[in-house]
Amino acid sequence: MKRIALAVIAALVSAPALAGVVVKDAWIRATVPHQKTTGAFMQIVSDRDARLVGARCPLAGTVELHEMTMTDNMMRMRAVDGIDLPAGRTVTLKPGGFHVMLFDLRRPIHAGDTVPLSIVVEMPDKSRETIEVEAHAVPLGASHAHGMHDH
Ligand SMILES: [Cu+2]
Repeated sequence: MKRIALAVIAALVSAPALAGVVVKDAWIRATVPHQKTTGAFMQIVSDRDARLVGARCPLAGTVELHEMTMTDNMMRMRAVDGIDLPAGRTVTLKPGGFHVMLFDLRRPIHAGDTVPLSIVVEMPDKSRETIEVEAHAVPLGASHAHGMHDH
């Protein structure tokens, strides 16, 4: 019990901007030469009903929130203006589903890199909080990210 309490305190100290939204297992796909786009993925849990409304990355010219869906046996990707974060429920951004899409990359992303991302979350009172995330770069084609677990 004591160890769990200490872990919770450590998590709060490392995320001082907003204790109410926790992001974990953030990862991004490494790129191959000349590739200018990639996707980033993570798990997000908010203690209140909130909404992910945007993301930023200093390495990308443009960042969008995307949803991937299977329509008529074809994977389609579309931009969405937000992703709901129901209170207490872990929302997983993952390949084949919601993701953060980065365009116009200013440099290649190599496996093992740590890429800074900011995600913007809108609270029930319409205030917006920005959460800094460090995404670990995983090689293209890797079936899953280190630290990501299917339950
Ligand atoms: Cu996309």
